[in-house]
Amino acid sequence: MILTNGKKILNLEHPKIMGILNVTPDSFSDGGQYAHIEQAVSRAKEMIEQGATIIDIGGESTRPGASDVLLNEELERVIPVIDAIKKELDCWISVDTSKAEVMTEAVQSGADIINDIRALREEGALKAAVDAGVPVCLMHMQGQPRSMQTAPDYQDVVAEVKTFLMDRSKTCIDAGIKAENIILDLGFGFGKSLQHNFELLNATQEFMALGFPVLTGVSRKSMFGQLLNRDINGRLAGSLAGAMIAMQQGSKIIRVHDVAETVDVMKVLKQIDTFN
Ligand code: YH5
Repeated sequence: MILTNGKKILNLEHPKIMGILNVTPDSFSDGGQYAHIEQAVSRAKEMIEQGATIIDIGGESTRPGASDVLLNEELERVIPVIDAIKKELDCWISVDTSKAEVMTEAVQSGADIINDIRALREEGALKAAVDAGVPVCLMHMQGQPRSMQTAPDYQDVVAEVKTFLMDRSKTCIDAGIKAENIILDLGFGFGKSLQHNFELLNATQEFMALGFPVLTGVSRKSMFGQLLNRDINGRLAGSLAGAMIAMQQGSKIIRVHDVAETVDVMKVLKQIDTFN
């Protein structure tokens, strides 16, 4: 499997690490706009040095209970950081957004991938992604960030997430997105109980069998907090175990905060692959 944006090729024979770069106001010390950009670029540089292939830049806080971000605010957070990273570093850039305008401007600024937790369902997003012509990541979510963790409910979580993602892929392909440019994400923590999350994680192989690369985002999520009774700072080992399960089941992109540690896991698994 490969991804291409027309200029570059990303070979997904072995999994790749996507480093998370938050550019929400709470993720920066207070020092004005320029300091924010400098901080973001230096964090991106660090993650690339640690072995990240993709940097995922997001300006909307989508943690459970988070409130909506205005368009101009999101543009002002995200676009200057993409411009700066594009100028100073050599990596794939993905933009974590649901807003059509942010997608369009981000790709104009050099973003290589559109990563949308709402799977291009917001107004204008599908058209913006078609016109942008870059790979897109479609994620499953039940409900909306503000309320999604209140009462997650499924008859069969694996079947329902699969149906949703197949539906959205078809809509995207019919609208003009190339099938080779579609990435699927099971949406860990987005309207799912502990049980739902682990059932989905264990079905990664089944989702890979749909024929699209799977992106897995479990890093530091509350599924480990709940299981292990740990706050956000105590979830590294759980997250690495989760990443390992995903990679063993064939997931192609692992979205993480802790790049260096996850790259170690990836290298161990790659070594094992050489015997198979
Ligand atoms: C994702 O899964 N997630 S933003 C809560 C946490 C830790 C992390 C309570 N964007 C995903 O990272 N894009 C986000 O602990 C995403 N897949 C894709 N494709 C939320 C996040 C987080 C939330």
